Amino acid sequence: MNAVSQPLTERPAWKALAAHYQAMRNIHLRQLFAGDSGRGKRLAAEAAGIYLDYSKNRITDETIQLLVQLADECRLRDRIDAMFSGDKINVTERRAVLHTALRAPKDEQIFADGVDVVAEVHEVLDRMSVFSQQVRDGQWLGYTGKRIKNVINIGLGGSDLGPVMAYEALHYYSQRDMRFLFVSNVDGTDFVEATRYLNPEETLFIICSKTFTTLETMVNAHAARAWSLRKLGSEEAVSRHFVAVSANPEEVAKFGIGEANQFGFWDWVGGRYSMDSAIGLSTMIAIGPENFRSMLAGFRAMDEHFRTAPFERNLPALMGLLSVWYINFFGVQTMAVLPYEQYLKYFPSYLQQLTMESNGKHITLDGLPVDYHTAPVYWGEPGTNGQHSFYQLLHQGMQLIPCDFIGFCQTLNPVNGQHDLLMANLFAQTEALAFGKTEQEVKTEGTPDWLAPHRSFEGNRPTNTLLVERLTPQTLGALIALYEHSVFTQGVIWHINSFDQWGVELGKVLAQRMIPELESASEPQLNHDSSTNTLIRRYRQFRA
Ligand code: G6Q
Repeated sequence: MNAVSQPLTERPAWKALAAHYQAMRNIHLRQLFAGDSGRGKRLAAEAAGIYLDYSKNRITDETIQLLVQLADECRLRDRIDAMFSGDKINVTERRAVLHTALRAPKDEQIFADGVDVVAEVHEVLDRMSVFSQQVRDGQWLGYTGKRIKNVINIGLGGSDLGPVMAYEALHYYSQRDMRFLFVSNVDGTDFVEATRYLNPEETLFIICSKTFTTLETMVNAHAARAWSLRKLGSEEAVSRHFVAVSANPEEVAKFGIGEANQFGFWDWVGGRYSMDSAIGLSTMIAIGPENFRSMLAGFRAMDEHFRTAPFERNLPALMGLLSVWYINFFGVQTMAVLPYEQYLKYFPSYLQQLTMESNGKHITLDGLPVDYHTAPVYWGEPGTNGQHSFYQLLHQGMQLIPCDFIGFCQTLNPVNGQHDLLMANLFAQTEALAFGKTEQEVKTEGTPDWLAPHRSFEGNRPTNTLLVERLTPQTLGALIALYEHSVFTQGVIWHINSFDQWGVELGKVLAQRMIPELESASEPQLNHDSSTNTLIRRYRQFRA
């Protein structure tokens, strides 16, 4: 990066938004809806099977116009083109960012360092399809000739959160006579509990690690090997019970997994953007190659929309810009994502990594500290459970927390009209958050004066509603791509690198230093601060 860009807060659109915020901050959604009967229909956009109603946001047409102007001033369109065409936009790691190539059609060509990556992507996809089908059909047998009934994905962070989320999200479509488990934590309990009732003869491990050096994953992979071989007896069994997904074939070979059992991916796929690469092997075995490919088609449909639609009608751009509006002008610090769909129970934790690891940064692409807020804390729970726990704070707490509500018109599991109950709750919550209930209304209903303040709701709490026809592999793909690109949009506005994660390094280095201090038989010389020294000594004293 040569020239230092104009600071964000000095851009004309930013200044105009700051002034516009002063005009907007005391305007209630009640007023905005009362004066505009077409608002609910007009402030909506649709793409790739996802309908976004953003009318219950504290915005006017002018807000959108200014946000789009900000996107233009920050050259969002050029940045999108740079990402899609393989420029090395991950500047701190000098890498291209091409997760969109993972779902590109076979006949497309995208080059990274002079190599057509699409051809490589499809080669791996084809190999994954063959392998997945063999496991699903029972042609791929364990070392003792038994059918594989259990698949355990061992990975961490981006090599875990995507696979777990996708498996749960698409459980309806999964092969039901197989069991899928996910081990990530270096806490031995994770591995022990996952394998407790399993027979190694029927168990396949997928070791997922881009680097194949991640401590936690390697420790669990070795535990898995020992667990398998204890029962299976011979090293030869490894080739029937272990496959690896990695961008580091040399390390995989050292572990003892041969080339035939390796599925590759590339340095231009970031961990948290990798669930549709070979990292999704467990997903493909669970739902089958055809469903996996329709998931990719969903991603692709949203990619195309993001790449080509004007920002005024562009779902990821709109959602990203609305986040900027709240974070930078309303001072919002947390945002909630609330799927009214049990299968999406891990979607919030998946999004936590996607949003916070991508944009939880304070240094710009020019190497300067920012003077504005970046990623908020993301959190959430599936509805309606959250309603009976933290929604109190959403409705009457002191913080403004914009929420994304996600719902589906058709349920996959119709039970006595329960789906209508679920969706009534979703719609009711967005209505209550937006419009609230005044003290006067509460009193008119007969509430005594002293109780009325407790029972009234100020409202004016913004929400997006994402309404999708049905949860399918395709719509899930589109939904994930929507958030990926919304995160990208925010990163472009904030002028940060959404694709590195230096903030996770320090803790790793310190832990490495501490391991011998915890392990050593003799009392170690400790040179930490007095708190850390005391904690280590106490741990050593009591661990026996
Ligand atoms: C994601 C991060 C991080 C990564 C894990 C696992 O974007 O890079 O979460 O996925 O640290 O790394 P490996 O796949 O290399 O084991």
